[in-house]
Amino acid sequence: MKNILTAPFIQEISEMTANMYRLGWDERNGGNISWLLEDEPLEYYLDLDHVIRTIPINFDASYVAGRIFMVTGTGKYFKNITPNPAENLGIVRVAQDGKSLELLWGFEGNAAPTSEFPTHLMNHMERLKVDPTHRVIMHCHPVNTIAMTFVHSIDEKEFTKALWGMCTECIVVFPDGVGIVPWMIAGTNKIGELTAEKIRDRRIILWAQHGIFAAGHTLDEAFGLIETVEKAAEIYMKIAPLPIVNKIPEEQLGELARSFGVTPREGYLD
Ligand code: 2HA
Ligand code: ZN
Repeated sequence: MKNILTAPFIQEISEMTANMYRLGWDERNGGNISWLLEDEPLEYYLDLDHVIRTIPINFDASYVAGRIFMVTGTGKYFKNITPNPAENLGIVRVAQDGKSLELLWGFEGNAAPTSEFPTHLMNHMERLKVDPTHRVIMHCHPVNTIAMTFVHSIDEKEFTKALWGMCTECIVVFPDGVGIVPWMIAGTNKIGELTAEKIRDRRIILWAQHGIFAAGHTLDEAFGLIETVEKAAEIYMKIAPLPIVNKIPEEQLGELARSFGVTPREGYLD
């Protein structure tokens, strides 16, 4: 059996969370990631028949029964993952009845998955229905995106168009637009269900006055969606109080999308 601490997937999530921490998106225990480990050779690193303990979940995840996720721990800090992965991360398998998790590695010291894990699982389930190669759900607290939800209307179409208009990359990176869930208490099944409903046909959901939820095939892809939204929001927050004299014209956004072969969310461009 190989040492799991040398596994590329542990290295990758360690580097990713350290980077997100340095960007200021994951203060204290802010943010969480879960990653469906379907393409990694887990059997080289773990005895998949050895369940360390089971952890109950309070909704039915039987759609993903038997599937294995790497997930960040509740109350744990992203900055501590690199020095101590086994206390701050865990690898869990959804039990056959969909009502509990089987811990296969990590969460040392009786740790448990993020309080947002039910929301993550609901979102994985919805993405997998439309895209079987979906793998990652990432949540974090990027400053400018949160700030923008205080000063811009949270109408999804208006917000998406404001972001598209800030950087040439935006409509190409997220032609599907952003969904927005108004502020509500996080860590509940209700916010999970609302987010999951919206994530069916787009990959970025903003939680107003809280943060971002993104879905991707890889950690890099989910991260890339978030950093592109955050860059656009940063530009918006820098210029919002100023008189704007130049803009990316709306018809040019349509042309941009055509030249990159992406389809902007229907009805968003006039
Ligand atoms: O994990 O970010 O939304 C802490 C949070 C809760
Ligand atoms: Zn959060």
